[in-house]
Amino acid sequence: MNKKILGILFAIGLTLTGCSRVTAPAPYGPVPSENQMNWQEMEYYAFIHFSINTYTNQEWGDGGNDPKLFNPTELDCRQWARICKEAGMTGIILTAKHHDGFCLWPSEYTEYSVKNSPWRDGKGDLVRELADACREYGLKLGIYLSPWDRNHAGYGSPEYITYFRNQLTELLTNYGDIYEVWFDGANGGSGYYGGAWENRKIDAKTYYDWGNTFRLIRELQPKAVIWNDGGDRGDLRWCGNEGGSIGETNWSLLDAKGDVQREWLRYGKEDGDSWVPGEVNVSIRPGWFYHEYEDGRVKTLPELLNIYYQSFGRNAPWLLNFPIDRRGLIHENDEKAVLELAAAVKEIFATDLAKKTKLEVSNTRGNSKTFGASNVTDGNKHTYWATDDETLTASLTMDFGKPTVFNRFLVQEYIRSGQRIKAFTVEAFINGEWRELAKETTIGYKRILCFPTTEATKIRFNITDSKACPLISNIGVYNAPQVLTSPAAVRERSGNIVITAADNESEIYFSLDGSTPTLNSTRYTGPVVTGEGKVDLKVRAYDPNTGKYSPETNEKFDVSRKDWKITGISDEKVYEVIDGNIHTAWFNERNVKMPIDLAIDLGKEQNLRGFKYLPAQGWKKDGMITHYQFFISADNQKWTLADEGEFSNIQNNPLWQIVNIKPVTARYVKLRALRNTQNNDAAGYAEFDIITD
Ligand code: FUL
Repeated sequence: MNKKILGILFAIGLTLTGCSRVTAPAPYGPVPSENQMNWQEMEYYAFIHFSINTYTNQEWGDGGNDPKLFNPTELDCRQWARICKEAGMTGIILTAKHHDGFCLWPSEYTEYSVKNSPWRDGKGDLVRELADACREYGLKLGIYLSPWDRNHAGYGSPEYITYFRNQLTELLTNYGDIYEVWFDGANGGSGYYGGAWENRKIDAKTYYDWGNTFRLIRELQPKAVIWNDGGDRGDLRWCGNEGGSIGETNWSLLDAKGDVQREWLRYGKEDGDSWVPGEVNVSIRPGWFYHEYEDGRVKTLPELLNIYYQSFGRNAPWLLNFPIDRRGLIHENDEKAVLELAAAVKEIFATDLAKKTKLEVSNTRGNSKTFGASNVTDGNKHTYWATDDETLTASLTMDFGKPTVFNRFLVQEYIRSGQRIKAFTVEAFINGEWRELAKETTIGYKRILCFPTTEATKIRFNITDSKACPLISNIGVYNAPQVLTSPAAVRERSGNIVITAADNESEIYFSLDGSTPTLNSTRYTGPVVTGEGKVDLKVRAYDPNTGKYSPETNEKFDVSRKDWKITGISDEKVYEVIDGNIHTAWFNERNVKMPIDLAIDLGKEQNLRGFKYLPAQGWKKDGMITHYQFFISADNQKWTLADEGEFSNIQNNPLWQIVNIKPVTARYVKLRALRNTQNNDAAGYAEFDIITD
């Protein structure tokens, strides 16, 4: 048979079997590497922060603490792994070494490690124990190795880079496969440094010589992805905050060279020349390390669900931190919270309403089944609906066949061939007409939209702008049960308590005696008048339609600030510092230079146990005090230094800074700002408070 006849027979065969020679769309722009793809599909994994800080109640140790302080009595990495597995996580990243330089494995290059701690009589290796536990539970292991090391004498000189690489080599050779290597960019300057106790600034752009370190990683762990905060392009990028969200517009792209603008961390760069996807890192408590006073501050279900939607619901895997407690365990409150989240997520995504719909699309590539609409509901991540190359807009209608109730829309692009979609809408067919539910920008690996519960017979997904023909691999429609958000409460300067619920429909019940509020407690109708003393407020929202309560808000307010006077500052707006509203802030007058004082007359003597400072919230991050002194006085004339120190990690995690001091009695207090994060003369305060007996 000659070739021509063969060709004709082949063509007839194709026609009869319904196949055609429609080619797959060519990749467009940068695409993920196999490592990045594997990582993206991990979606949700744990961070573990554990070090000497756990025992000194710090967020950043200065490197000078005794290694003997590290003494977990019930350390059990299998407990960590079990919880992570049950929570639906796929891996664990461990702070093998945080900024204090203390190593959780017996590194042969330093004495500042577990080998000089009482834990397991100095014979323990925490990285080994975690690697074994991860293997047992089918989790991947990642490593956080802080480049900034406040213990090492050679930090700042080339000698330290060799030390750093030696440690990296130990970690990447002795513990099996490592899936992610995490290099935090923090560098606060001052530290112990082998006893030198000085300020050491390095040029982060040149000092670490990342190019060669990255080469070493590729050699030792070719399947690992490298995270960094954007300065030197690794495989992944930081999302630009530690609050638990990435941009709704989120391109997995950045430029390989040049400086990274902060907003690109959040949104990616639409025309970036490299694939550098974002990761959302956040702690389950306010701090990264364990502090007993945060046992009641574990994120609630509504807060965790929000982060869920604002991380991998916005095209970014979620790295959720557990601060290991002093026993060496994930605290039971954290376990409860993360398992509650897992159960809620399971419930939300249990029934995919898209599965039984009739699909109709405006355009299919070459009219071929291979790229047809059914690919979006076939559960196969390798198949996708595609349009012809020249078609950059398209729509897909899902017909439920009957009125159906839903409030979540999930959509995934086939990113192996690039991230393409720039704009899309979702509409619902209600009473014979189309109504827009959402108007959005990017999709990427996965996008989940939340909208008010809607009843409709059809749902329509419209791609309104795309860089190249869109490729959609999956669509899901769900009806999430309602979860009530905990109310927020503030104590105003007057001493009154004001409570607000997240919605208008729910009722608010509260207690002041430590009991859990129920329908039998007092219903909130307006500001609660309280006296001068401390207040322990518990409050819950209640939905009369479902009979469900929100998680509990527990606020412990110290003495009322009614009679406080801020002395020596004529600007009346300074009282925003003690107005109870964390969203208002006061900044020092421009002519005042560091050191900057905030002095307060407490109206009467108080038994002081410490103080609290909250920097201005908001995006500008101005005036965040990093180094302080705290003075007390009986007469506003003669001041005594009661404490001094640093507010660690305040820039990335601008929380209440809680400082305990040796008990003293005083009527006047003064917070002196010595330095801020930007090395200028701005001091900003959202709130200041004292801690009393
Ligand atoms: C930050 C560090 O300074 C914190 O201590 C924490 O490790 C967090 C994940 O990264 O920038």
